[in-house]
Formats: sequence, structure tokens, C-alpha cells
Amino acid sequence: MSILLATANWDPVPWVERLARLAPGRAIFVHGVDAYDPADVRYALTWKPPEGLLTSLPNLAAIINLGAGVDALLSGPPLPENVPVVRLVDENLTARMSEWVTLQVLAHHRQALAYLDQQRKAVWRELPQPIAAKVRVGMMGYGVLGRDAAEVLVRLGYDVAAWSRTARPEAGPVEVYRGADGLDRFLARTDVLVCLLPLTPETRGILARPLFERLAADGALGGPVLINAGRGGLQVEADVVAALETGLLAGASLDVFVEEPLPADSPLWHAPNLILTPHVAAVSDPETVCAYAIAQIEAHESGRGLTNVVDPRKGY
Ligand code: NDP
Ligand code: OXD
Repeated sequence: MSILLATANWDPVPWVERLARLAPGRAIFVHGVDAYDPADVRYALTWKPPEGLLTSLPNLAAIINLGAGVDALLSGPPLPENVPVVRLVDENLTARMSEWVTLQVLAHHRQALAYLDQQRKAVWRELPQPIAAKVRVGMMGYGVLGRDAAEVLVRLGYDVAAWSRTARPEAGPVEVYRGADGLDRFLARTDVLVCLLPLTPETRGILARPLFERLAADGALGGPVLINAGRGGLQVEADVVAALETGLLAGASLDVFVEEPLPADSPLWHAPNLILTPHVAAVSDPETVCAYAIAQIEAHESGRGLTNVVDPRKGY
């Protein structure tokens, strides 16, 4: 019933300490640090594990992904057959993402970059200030993270709608557009596009010029704004730079990039009206994520079953 931790370049120490406190008596191995027999491992707690590691564990009962997005796992070499993959759903992570999204929406709406620029030049000038109700936010991806961020933005008074793949009866407080049919109408009513989609074969490259051209151009912010914290592979970065330079997009905030760390020569570093953060919108906190992983293991062993199991056919 041992646990194997394989977390790329994360510091394993806080994870092991927390796991040991929550599951005393259970063996915990850190891949690349501890010697272990692969046959002893029942649960793999992973973030971007090395290729081939998971298929080398013959008695694996579950893979617990220590982040919400499973694109790196599913797009790599084949995973062991019939071993469920659990993704992270964590209130702590969800709250952090809503903080980041709110910060970015407010920054563009309330012209933080323009005021910073004025401050540097010692310019005292009032800029247009539409009320939030006049700003139409579109949540692209209305899952765990999109819903929570939407609720916060609704509370602030924004006119929020969402776009998702399927119809769900328990939709929440905003109008939800569905699938390819609903996309045009969704984009046409959107001033600030917030993307919290997973990266799948269907969504790769969706944030590109043809989509930017379908956003509302007549909104209260003088042009559409793109905010992406989903995955870098969702965006065509040359199109984002060109759209910012030509004014097709009035502004953007990006937390995720095709290549991370973002290469020093990427034109994104110098694109106008772009706020860039280094994939930190919502980091995984060992405190809460270890508790989640142990709760999943206990549910599995008690027969209650795993939750938030990824459907490999959907890709998220
Ligand atoms: P969920 O699985 O809960 O939600 C995904 C949403 O995207 C759902 O509404 C789903 O539709 C929708 N969707 C998926 N595919 C399509 C499609 N082809 N067309 C339209 N809608 C689609 O994921 P989370 O909200 O938990 O996380 C979303 C993503 O956020 C993660 O996959 C990850 O990449 C990213 N993330 C980034 C972080 C960061 O720090 N930057 C931190 C955490 C996550 P439906 O409701 O119909 O299923
Ligand atoms: C995640 C992430 O998917 O941090 O959780 O990107």
C-alpha cells in the first residue's frame, strides 16, 4: 500500500512531511531519491512524471495527479491500462485561481497598466471608467475553476456568460453557451474572454486570430481583452502578439505558455498591454493537496471509490 511521489522539479520535502503526518505507517517513496521496489507501489502521486515510470509499477491502483490539468499525463506515452487517473479538485487551488482571474479582469477594466504608465511619466489624467455591469465577461470553460471565478465576477457586478462543451442541468448563476453552435454567439457578446479550458486535441490552438476577430469590438473597454490561465497550448502566441500590436486585442493577461519557462527571446515579453505571470495563477499547496490525495486513497481502500476520475476519451 506504498505511495510513490514523482513531482518533476518540485521540492519533495513539504510533500513527504505532510503525507507522513496524514498517513503514518504507510511507506512513502520519492522517485529519484529513495530506493524502492516498483512492485510495492500502489498509489503514484505525480506531476509530470518521467516517461515510462507509471508503466513500470505492476501493482498500481491509482494515479493521483497533483494538479487540475492532466494534459501532460494524457499526451505523453501510454499510461498503464485500467489504472484510474484522478485529477486535483481543491478549494484552495480554486480560490487562488479566482483571485488571479479577478485581479486580471479588474486590471484591464480599471486600466492598471495605463495608470502605471502615467505614474511613471508623472501624468495626472482621468481615464474612462465604465461600471462593471457594462463589461461583458465570457468564461471559456465552465468547470470547477470557471464556475468559481464566474461567481466572484458576478458578485462584483460584471455581466458574465460562459461557454462549455456539454449541457449540464446544474449550470449556475450565468447564461451558458454550448459547443461549436454556441461559440459565435458567446464570442459576439464578450468584451473580456477568460479562458479556463483544459488542453485537449479539440481545444489546442483555439485562442487564435480567427477567434479574436469574433469577439465584441464595440464593448465598454475600447476593444476585447484576452485572459488565459488554462494552458499555453490553447493559444497561438504569434497571433496574440500581432493582435495586441494591431489593436485587435486591447489587452491580455497570460499565465501559461507553449514553452515554459517562456524563452527570453519570446516577443510576448514586450507585447503592448500584456500582463504576464509565470504559471502561478493557482499553485498546488502541499497542505491541502496531500489531504486530498490521502482522502482519495482512503475512499478507494474503503470501497467508497475514487472521485474526479479523468475520462481519457474526453481528455480532461
Ligand atoms: P474542469 O474539467 O472542471 O472544467 C473544464 C471546462 O472546460 C468544462 O466546463 C468543460 O466543459 C470545458 N471544455 C472542455 N473541453 C471543451 C471543448 N472542447 N469545448 C468547450 N468547452 C470545453 O477543469 P478545471 O476547471 O478544474 O480546470 C481547467 C484547466 O485550468 C485545467 O485543465 C488546467 O489546464 C488549468 N489550470 C491552470 C492552472 C494555473 O495555475 N494556470 C491551475 C489549475 C488549472 P463541460 O462542462 O461540458 O465538461
Ligand atoms: C494545474 C496547474 O493544472 O497548476 O493544476 O497548472
